[in-house]
Amino acid sequence: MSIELLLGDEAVALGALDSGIGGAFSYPGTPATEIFEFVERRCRDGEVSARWSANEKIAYEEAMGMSFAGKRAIVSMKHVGLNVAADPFMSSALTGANAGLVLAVADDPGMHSSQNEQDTRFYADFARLPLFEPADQQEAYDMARAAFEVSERHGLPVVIRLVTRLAHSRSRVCTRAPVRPPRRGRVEDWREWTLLPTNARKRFARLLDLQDTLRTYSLRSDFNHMTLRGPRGVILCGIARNYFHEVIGADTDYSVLKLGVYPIPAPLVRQLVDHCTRVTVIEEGYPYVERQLIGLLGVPGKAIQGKLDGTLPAQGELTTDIVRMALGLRPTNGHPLSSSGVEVPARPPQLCDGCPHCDTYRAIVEAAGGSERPYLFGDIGCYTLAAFPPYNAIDACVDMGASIGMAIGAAKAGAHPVIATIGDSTFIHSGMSALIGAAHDNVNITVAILDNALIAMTGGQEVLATGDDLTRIIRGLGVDERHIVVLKAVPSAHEENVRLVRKEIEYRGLSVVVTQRACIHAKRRAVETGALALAGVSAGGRLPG
Ligand SMILES: Cc1ncc(C[n+]2csc(CCOP(=O)(O)OP(=O)(O)O)c2C)c(N)n1
Ligand code: SF4
Repeated sequence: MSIELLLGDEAVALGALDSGIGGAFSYPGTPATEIFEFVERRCRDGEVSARWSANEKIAYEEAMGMSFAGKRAIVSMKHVGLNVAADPFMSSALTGANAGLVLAVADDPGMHSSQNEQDTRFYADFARLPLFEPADQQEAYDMARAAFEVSERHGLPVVIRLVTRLAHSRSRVCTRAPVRPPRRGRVEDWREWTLLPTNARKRFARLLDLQDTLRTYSLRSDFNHMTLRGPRGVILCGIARNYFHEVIGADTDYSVLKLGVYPIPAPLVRQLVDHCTRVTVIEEGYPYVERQLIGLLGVPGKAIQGKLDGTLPAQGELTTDIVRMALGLRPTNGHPLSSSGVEVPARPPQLCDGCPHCDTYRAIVEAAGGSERPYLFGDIGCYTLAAFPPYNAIDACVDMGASIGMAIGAAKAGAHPVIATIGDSTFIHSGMSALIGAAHDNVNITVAILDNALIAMTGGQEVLATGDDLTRIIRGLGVDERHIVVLKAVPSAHEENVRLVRKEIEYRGLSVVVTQRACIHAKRRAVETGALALAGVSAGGRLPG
């Protein structure tokens, strides 16, 4: 046993490493990024395969392939990443897992760094798969270990759900001796993982048959426990336990049901509700447990409180004050920064000084400035900040890769000029397939791909194609060679860039403008990570740094 000081993300990663994984698969996204990065850091010897995938769907499929072939695998992503991976995820509940297959998802209540709030517990329920929800870093480690065992015992993928506050805070974690499970054989029976309807029906029946076993597991699991005391009860899901303890302390008259494993252990919930007159459900995210507890008809004679009746807010993260008020206590109003005497000026988010995206958007805005108001479809990355002044260069930004698809739709509605701007990684993640359609129909749009040689927004991870590799891909997708224009995103090229972009906007068909210059942090990042692609950039290679 050893003791480490770990982020919640890192605790999951170490739990996976100590479970003897053969590989970690992921696409970066806050607050889940550090799960993969921890594995990558600890496994430079190559014993565990760890490379960023092009997107979350592919990461999930790669992990499934490893499980199929007989090695344990972890796949991690942020909550919206599971929307991208939802197709293989849902079907994997039918194929099941061969070697342990664990999906770690970090939800972002409060949207610190995300385009929406969503609660992964609904996804696990939707797929009818077991889910672990740690309350602290120790449980994150222990649950990762348990998740691999459960996955292999029941032949199913298992989900671990983290939330931002847990993923990104540190605490002591006691680790246990690592295991090196013997490699399992591959999946032998082709019918198990070949989801033709005739096979899929049998696999779905198997999944349904397993539900009772999963419920028994969660009922007996030490990660769910109950203490019956006074008539006021609380159900504490995952990290909610910490807020409750901070507000009330461990020495309490409340009856407490702490939940960490799902499916919801209904007999424990029933016991608590029978014992109490009032039950407050405290959960981060959606009112998942509360909604199931109340059902359509409510619980006669009992007061059930939570997000549905407004005792807790439906939106945002829990705080100790929110929990205090839910329990009828006065808020403490935290510790306002101003009480320290330090004035902290408001700082709206902005692109770094010297960022290549500034040069790109200056050129686009000037080139598009004419009599007709342009339709500007943006995408997700550092460059989304061009929505703010002085650029005001984004009219819509919805989900990763949406810019090109939305531009196509607008052009087909007769809009002109239509410009999609998309980062290099976002293009590879989910912009490429849309561009194939645009090229096929020669749709009247201009697509600007911002090649800054890394995934800047999430901390500078390696992008799978940059420079000449990226332009080769664009050609390969069928874009007319004469309308692929490569520009240097530097101030000295501004006039020339405006002229070239304007020419492509005026062209009535598909054109792709690739703007190249590495993020100004690329060199530092390359030194830190030893990333090969970036080392090429910093050495004055494929892109001007
Ligand atoms: C489905 C999904 N996965 C991951 C993320 C997290 N994320 C936001 S932007 C981004 C990539 C940005 O990289 P790039 O397009 O190269 O732009 P840059 O930040 O480098 O300018 C990622 C991974 C997300 N928002 N949605
Ligand atoms: S991190 Fe890089 S890409 Fe992002 S704003 Fe700063 S310079 Fe631009």
